[in-house]
Amino acid sequence: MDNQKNNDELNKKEQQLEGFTVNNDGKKMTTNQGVKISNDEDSLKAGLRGPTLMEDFHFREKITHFDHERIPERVVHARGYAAHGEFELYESMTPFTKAGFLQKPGTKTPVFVRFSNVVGSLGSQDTARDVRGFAVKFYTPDGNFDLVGNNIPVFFIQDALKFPDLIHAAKPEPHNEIPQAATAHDTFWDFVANNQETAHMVMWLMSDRAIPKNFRMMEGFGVNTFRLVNADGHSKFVKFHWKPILGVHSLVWNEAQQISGKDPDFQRRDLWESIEAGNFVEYELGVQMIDPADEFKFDFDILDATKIWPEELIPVKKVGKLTLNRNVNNVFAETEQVAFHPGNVIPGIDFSNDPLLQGRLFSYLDTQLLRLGGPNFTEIPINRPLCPFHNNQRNGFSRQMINVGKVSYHKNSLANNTPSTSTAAEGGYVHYADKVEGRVIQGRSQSFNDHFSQARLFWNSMSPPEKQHILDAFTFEVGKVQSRSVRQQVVNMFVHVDQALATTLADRLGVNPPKGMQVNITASSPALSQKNTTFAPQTLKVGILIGKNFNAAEVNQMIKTFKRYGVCYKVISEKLNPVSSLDGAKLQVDETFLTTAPVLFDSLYVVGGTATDQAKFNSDMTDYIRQAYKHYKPIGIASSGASYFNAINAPIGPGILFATGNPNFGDDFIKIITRQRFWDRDINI
Ligand code: HDE
Repeated sequence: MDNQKNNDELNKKEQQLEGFTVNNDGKKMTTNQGVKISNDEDSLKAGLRGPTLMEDFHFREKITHFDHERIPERVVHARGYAAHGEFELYESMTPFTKAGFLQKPGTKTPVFVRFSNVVGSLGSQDTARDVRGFAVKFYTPDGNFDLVGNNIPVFFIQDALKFPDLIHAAKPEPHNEIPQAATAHDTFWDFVANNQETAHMVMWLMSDRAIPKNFRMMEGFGVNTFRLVNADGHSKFVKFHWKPILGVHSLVWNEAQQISGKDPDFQRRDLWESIEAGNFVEYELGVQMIDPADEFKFDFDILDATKIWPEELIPVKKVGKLTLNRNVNNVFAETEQVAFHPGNVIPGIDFSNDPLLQGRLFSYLDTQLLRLGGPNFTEIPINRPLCPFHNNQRNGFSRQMINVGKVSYHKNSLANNTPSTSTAAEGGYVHYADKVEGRVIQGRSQSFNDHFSQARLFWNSMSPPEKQHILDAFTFEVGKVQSRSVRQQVVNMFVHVDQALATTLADRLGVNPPKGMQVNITASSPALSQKNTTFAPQTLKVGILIGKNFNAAEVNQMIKTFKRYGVCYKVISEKLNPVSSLDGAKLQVDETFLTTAPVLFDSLYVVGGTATDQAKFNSDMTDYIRQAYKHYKPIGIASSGASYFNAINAPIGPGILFATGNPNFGDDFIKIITRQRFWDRDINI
């Protein structure tokens, strides 16, 4: 019975959306007034070569609608991609919150999740160095709850008042609208150096976290401090986490830049194709909780969004699983029109006084009024709650609902004082009775003043390759800053994080060595390093480089092993015709050397063979292998493939595996694929 109820709940959003879907298949074309159209090729003219006539209502309606097809893109997080799914609770959260969907283990809640980049425009490339948005809408029976998070657990600034300044500095510079989707320019780094609360977040931004491999392999964080409130009115401060089942994995910067050209849709394509292939996307929801009695027990302020709560101090309790299992039907209707708002909470979830969160509570609704054209955007199918909703709000642009009756006010007697309010016991939202006292003041608590300790904690927690990537990212980003003064200021700022980092940077950036001192923090948080994440072979992508006359038994065996481990593969050759093996077996080709690129794969399986243009084939093969080698990727070499690897003149370093003489080649290859990168490889070839 319960299962049935659960499934009904899950199907509801799909059904609700279905109620609004339109399928043109097999239908007659009409105007929006329903008039059948006889000609959709030629406008109505006075004579075959004459002017078009105003009375051509079909022409005017069609063009007018087209002229109005665009809505403003989001002022931040414009580029995004989304999917539907469900959230299933592992264990009851009743002791901590009365939120309905967190009570009974096994409860499933429909969700819609939109991932995004922050800085770039709607049409910018996916793999920019940037923060990723991770916004989740839970359609619960008690109303919509939005967890509007990022893939980095801290933020640049402490007070929302500074958000427009941050974004103005990060967006393309206003005089020439350059550069697109990049922070590697003067105004961003000028902002950083002159607003030093950015230090911690900038360390994350320069790290591999800002170039995630895909949306499926990144963490999500609510960032701001919220409250959980239970039925007795007791509360805990809470931070929300999403932990990807496949671990946290990133691109290499040079690779990310190449992907920008080869496939600007790399991350949205990955999400779309994974779900289409049935490789559903999974994350666990975690919570960190702090008792109000412990609010002041830490050496950071728990309301400061530039600080993490180290997981080693405050463990992450895993409470449920999110699974994305259905792509959208229409990106505009769903992904573009969805409106997330951190203020969309339900009974059992409340706010803290985090000044960044407080400002967000104003901003989202405000921006949506403009972007979605007025106050009725909650009626757009993707934004509608699944539970009933009734109130006296009326009218406005594009109102869909037809409210009946003459009473649209509260309190009333003509409608029996309905719709009526609910007590807390009846499920009414009652705000947490937080105690507030103080003078009206524009200022910041002193407990927000330490900008460098956690920036150094992050640095201390990185493995040597991760540190190297951070240094290289700083070198790239600040190296593009034209103003020598700004470059100097940045170096002078980051000396407080690490002296060696800043000194090397100064040398690379042509500025004076910094004079200051690093903060005295020796602690580290192992949870912050991607070295300690989960490594799994599932869904990693192998490119099989192959020509005619391959050894079918060997290749088929390998393909079987890929399938057994859930490794995805594409067959790449010179043409899209199937390739045939020595004994005449055919293998379907998915891509040519031209239509794909080595940067789009996690690993290569080098088989080789013969081709129509052997010289070009050989050269394409070596180009692919050289690039994969330089991006530290695992390369498996079939018995026929050794000569191609030898042609790149590289040492047979870690992560290079030959089939010849290795009876365990298949399983060994899976092992190196699972590891994904071999950082100790010498790539200077
Ligand atoms: Fe947002 N943010 N934000 N933000 N944010 C928006 O709302 C804002 C912040 C985040 O996929 C906007 O509907 C302020 C932190 C995501 O549709 C806007 C401040 C975090 C998304 C806005 C912040 C986020 C947004 C633009 C500083 C991580 C995309 C369009 C106080 C916890 C949601 C919109 C989607 C979008 C304001 C800081 C996450 C302008 C004022 C911190 C994932 O309202």
